[in-house]
Amino acid sequence: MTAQRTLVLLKPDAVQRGLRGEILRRIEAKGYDIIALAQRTATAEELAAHYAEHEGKPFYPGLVEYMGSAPLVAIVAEGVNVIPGFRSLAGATNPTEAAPGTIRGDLSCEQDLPVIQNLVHGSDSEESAAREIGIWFPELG
Ligand code: DAT
Ligand code: MG
Repeated sequence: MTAQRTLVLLKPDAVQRGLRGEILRRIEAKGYDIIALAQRTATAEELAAHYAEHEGKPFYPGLVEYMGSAPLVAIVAEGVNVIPGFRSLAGATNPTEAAPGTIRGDLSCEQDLPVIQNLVHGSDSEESAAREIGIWFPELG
């Protein structure tokens, strides 16, 4: 098995709630290395590229509005099988269904909003990771 890289986003709700340290702690405690990290407010272009697969879905307008509403933290994490490994740490998309022990299961709950706010993003495949790292950290491409 070889090391992988994945793109993690600490979404605006994670930053606003002061959970950057707690989430970074979980990534590092698991044994993954953080090789790039930048906080900024995402541009419309970055979000359109990042969430291209969801364009046209009912929650898409709310998703890009939320993701661009305040600063987020983009991270590249590295480790053996970090792509599925971080998805396991994050938990299910819906915080109600996310298991206790996961980031979403422990630290977020469902809201009465058109878009689910669930603290973190993690790439879902090697292809997605390469594409997403190219969007947020073109210098690593
Ligand atoms: P994930 O972030 O677990 O990979 P996804 O890629 O399917 O999930 O969706 C991207 C984000 O969009 C997700 O983190 C929260 C939001 N979202 C997904 N499905 C949704 C839905 N049915 N209603 C509202 N928001 C949704
Ligand atoms: Mg996804």
